Amino acid sequence: MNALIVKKAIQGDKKSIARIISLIETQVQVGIQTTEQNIPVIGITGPPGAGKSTLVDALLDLYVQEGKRIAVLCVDPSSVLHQGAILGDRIRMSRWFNHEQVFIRSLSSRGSMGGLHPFIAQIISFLKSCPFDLVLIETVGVGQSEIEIIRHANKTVLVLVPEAGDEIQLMKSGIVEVADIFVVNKMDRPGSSVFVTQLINMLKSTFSNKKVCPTAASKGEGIEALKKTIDT
Ligand SMILES: Nc1nc2c(ncn2[C@@H]2O[C@H](COP(=O)(O)OP(=O)(O)O)[C@@H](O)[C@H]2O)c(=O)[nH]1
Ligand SMILES: [Mg+2]
Repeated sequence: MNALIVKKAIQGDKKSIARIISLIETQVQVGIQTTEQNIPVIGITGPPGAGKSTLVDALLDLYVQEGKRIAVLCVDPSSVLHQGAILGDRIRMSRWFNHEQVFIRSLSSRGSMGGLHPFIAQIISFLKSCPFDLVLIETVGVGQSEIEIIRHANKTVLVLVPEAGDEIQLMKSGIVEVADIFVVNKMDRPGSSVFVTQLINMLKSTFSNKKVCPTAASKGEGIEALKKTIDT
């Protein structure tokens, strides 16, 4: 039975893809024999409320217009504290749930034993065997577990908001090394340009290859430039 589901999944049947992910998640040996394609995996991480889901939503718009097929994994911490955020994501992403070019799936970042979800790598690998042009992974936070998830990505976008003091914590967290693109979202907020300048200066000395993209995701500003940066 699994063989048939796998066959349908790699042909792009979303119900079968969801089914396989559930099997992997519940540690069922699926025995998947698939071939991973060279599909770009983009990680989008940052603190809760920074605007990751709003950005993903805006990016999906652009990629869908291009005719791309996109898989989105939302990796949420199991913590009850974040359930409001997950619900918010559902509402924001709702227009994509039934879109034929988009597959969206939420995952817990924790396995049943409380450790880091052990099957994320397997799930990403499986998605790369399905007919997608791009895999987007949204993860909450800038902690160690998120960094681990992000290591599976080809490119990582760190979403920040213009609030002073964040930079120092960032430097400590280790995410600066892992991130390729720094988004400063909520550019409509006061002080945002100063923050961008500070960030560029901070990165210039040690990480000159990192890109900074200012956006106002809820207004659709800076999204095209961000997409271009992601695609190149
Ligand atoms: N002012 C402002 N608010 C934004 C912007 N982008 C997102 N938001 C709001 O910030 C809140 C959190 O956004 P969300 O995408 O759920 O953040 P996430 O937790 O990082 O996924 C929501 O109320 C959004 O409408 C922006 O560019 N400017
Ligand atoms: Mg979100």
